[in-house]
Amino acid sequence: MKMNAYAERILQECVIAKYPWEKEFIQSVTEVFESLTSLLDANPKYEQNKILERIVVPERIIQFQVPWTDANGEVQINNGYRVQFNSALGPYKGGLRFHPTVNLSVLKFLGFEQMFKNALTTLPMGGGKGGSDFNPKGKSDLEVMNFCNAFMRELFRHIGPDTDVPAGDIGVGAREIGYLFGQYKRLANMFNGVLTGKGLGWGGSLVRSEATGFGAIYFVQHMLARQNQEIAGKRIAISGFGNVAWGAALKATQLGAKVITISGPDGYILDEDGLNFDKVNYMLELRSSGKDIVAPYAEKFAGSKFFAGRKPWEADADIAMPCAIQNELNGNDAATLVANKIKMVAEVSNMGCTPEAIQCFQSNGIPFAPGKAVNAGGVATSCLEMSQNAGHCYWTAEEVDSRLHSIMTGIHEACVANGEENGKINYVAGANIAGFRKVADAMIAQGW
Ligand code: 2IT
Repeated sequence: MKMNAYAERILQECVIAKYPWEKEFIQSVTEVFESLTSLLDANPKYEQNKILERIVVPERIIQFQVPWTDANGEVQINNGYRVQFNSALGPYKGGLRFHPTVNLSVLKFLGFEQMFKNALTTLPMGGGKGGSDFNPKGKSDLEVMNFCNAFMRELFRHIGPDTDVPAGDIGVGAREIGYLFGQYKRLANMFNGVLTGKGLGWGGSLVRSEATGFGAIYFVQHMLARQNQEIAGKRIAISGFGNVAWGAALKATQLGAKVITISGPDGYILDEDGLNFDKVNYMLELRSSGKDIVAPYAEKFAGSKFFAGRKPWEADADIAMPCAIQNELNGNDAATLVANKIKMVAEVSNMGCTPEAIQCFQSNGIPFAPGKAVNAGGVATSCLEMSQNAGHCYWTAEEVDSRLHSIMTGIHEACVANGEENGKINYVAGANIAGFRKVADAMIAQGW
C-alpha cells in the first residue's frame, strides 16, 4: 500500500533507523501508518503539529530490575517494564504481560496498539503496557507471589488510579492481580482502582474476565449481520486456551456456534462435535494446571483429536479467531484458511496476524478485523471497573454486559464509517483511522 510521504519519512527516521531491532514495534507502526494515507493527505495539521514524530515515542518508559527469591531460596533476576505510551485521552491504561518473550519491542508495540484501541472504546483512557520476561510456567503460587511483590515494589510509585492503571494480559490473571494489588495497597497505603481485573469480592467488576472474548463475539455478530448472517451454526476455529479464548468459546457456544478447535504451545485440539459448557469449563482447569499444554483435552473428551506441534488454521471452519499471541497466524496459515474457504477472520490476540496474512485475506476478499477493534471489550470493561471503583459501587452483570455490548457496537460502527472502500469494509483502515484521529486531535488541542 502506498504510504503518505510524511508517514514514510517518520517511519524511516524515527522508528526504523533508531530502533532497527524492534521488529514488532516497527510492524505495528507500519500497519497504522499505511492506513493513514488519505487522512494525512487531507489534513496537513497532523504534519504541522509533528503528530507522527510525537505519537511513535512513548511519553515515558520505566525499566527496572526485579530480584525475587525462588522456592530453593535462590535469588532470581528478571526485567520489569512499564511503557506509558500516551495520555492524551486519559490515564495510561493497559495490561501487564509476564512471558519469556517480553522485551521493549513487544511492549512498545502493545502500548502503541493499546492507545488506538482505547480510543476506539470512546472511554477516557490513554495507552500503556508493561510486564516482565518472568515465565510463570511451572512456578508455585509462592514463587509467583514473591515475583509479584518484587515487581510491584518498584512499579507502585509510577501508577495510580488517575495516573496509570495496569491490568492483566498473557501470564497475568486473577492470581497475579491479587498479589500485585495486595503489595500496592501495603506500599501506597491506599485501597483504590489502581489495577483492573480484581477479584469480585474486592473491587473487581462482573463480566471483566469474560469481557475480551464476549466483546470479540459481539463484534463478529456485527460483521456477520452485514452479510445477513448469524453466528448460530457457524464453525469457529479458535487458537489459545487462556482467558481470551475461554470467553470467546463460552459466548460462541451460548449463541449456538460450534467451536471446533483450541490450541496451546504443544499443538491443537480438533473437536468436531464442538465445545459444550463442560468442555469450556475444562479450559479453566487446563489453564490452572500451569503446564501450558492442551494435549490432556483429547484424553478426557472422546471424539476429539490432538495434533502435536500444529496450528488450528488447517481445520475446516467458517470463522477463524486467533486468541493466543502476536504473529501466531502467518501468510502460509492464511493461504491454508483461504484454500479451505474461510468466510471471515476476527483477530482477537493483539497483532495475531502477520502483514502477509492480512494481505492474503484482504486480497481474497475475506473480511478481516484487527485485534485493536475486536479485542477492545476487555479494556473497555476495565474502564467500567474503574468507574465502579471511583463511584464506590458495584453494577450488575446485566448492566456491565449491556454497556460492553453497546461499546462493541460503537467500535464496529466506527470501523464501518472510516473503513468503507468500494462498498466493502476495510476494518484495519477503519480502526486505525478512527483511533488515530481521536488521539491526534486531543494531542493538538492539548499543545506541547
Ligand atoms: O490487550 C489488552 O487490551 C489487555 N490486555 C487488557 C488491558 C486492560 O487494561 O484491561
